[in-house]
Amino acid sequence: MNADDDRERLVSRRVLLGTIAVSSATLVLFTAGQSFSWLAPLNLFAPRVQGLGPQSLPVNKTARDAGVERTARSADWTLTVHGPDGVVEFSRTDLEGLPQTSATLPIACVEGWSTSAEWSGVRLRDLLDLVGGPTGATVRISSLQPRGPYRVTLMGPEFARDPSTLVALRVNGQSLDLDHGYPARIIAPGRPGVLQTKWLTSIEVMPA
Ligand SMILES: Nc1nc2c(c(=O)[nH]1)N[C@H]1C(S)=C(S)[C@@H](COP(=O)(O)O)O[C@H]1N2
Ligand SMILES: [Mo]
Repeated sequence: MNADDDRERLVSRRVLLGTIAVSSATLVLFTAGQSFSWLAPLNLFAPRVQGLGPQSLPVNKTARDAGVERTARSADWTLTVHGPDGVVEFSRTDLEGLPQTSATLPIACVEGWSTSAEWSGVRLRDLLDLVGGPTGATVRISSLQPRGPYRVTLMGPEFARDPSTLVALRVNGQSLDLDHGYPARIIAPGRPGVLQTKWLTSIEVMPA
């Protein structure tokens, strides 16, 4: 082994160490978002945590991923409510004009997070009453989302008639963000997050 070999080895060792130093700096930078909020956009490798979405609430599926960006923003949007007495279409302004109720309720996602917020909007049972929905009825709630397993949910009367179950228009005092279900979403107490349907389009009273 001569001096040249030694120098070569030293150089490649330095290069190697340099690379390690750079990668760990990168790792620190990309996870520091967990500790320093101004680095949060770089928090690529961390588990999904609370507080990263709009309105300081997590988002499981964005409006863009759900394919509802255009339909949810449309000026023609209505919520159609079907019942034994007929079909009523409510614009967002119509819904805002009905009596508003607030409820502090969590969204509990199976992905392992749960966040509480103050939701407000129209009681689901008030809407069902307007179309003659019987108190024992199950309702089918549908999203604008064109496909996907969480597009439609059935809700039994124990939830549909609960005074805290809302067609929510606002969260923590602000109009719902598009990613949280604007123009309207369901919030019901004691149901898993997957059933808290976002971007509502229709609510149907099921035949008994
Ligand atoms: N239309 C629709 N609603 C949905 C979902 C969805 O993918 N599509 N995801 C559900 C799941 S799994 C959860 S945990 C909550 C999350 O609500 P958030 O994104 O406002 O926090 O929305 C629920 N509502
Ligand atoms: Mo979820």
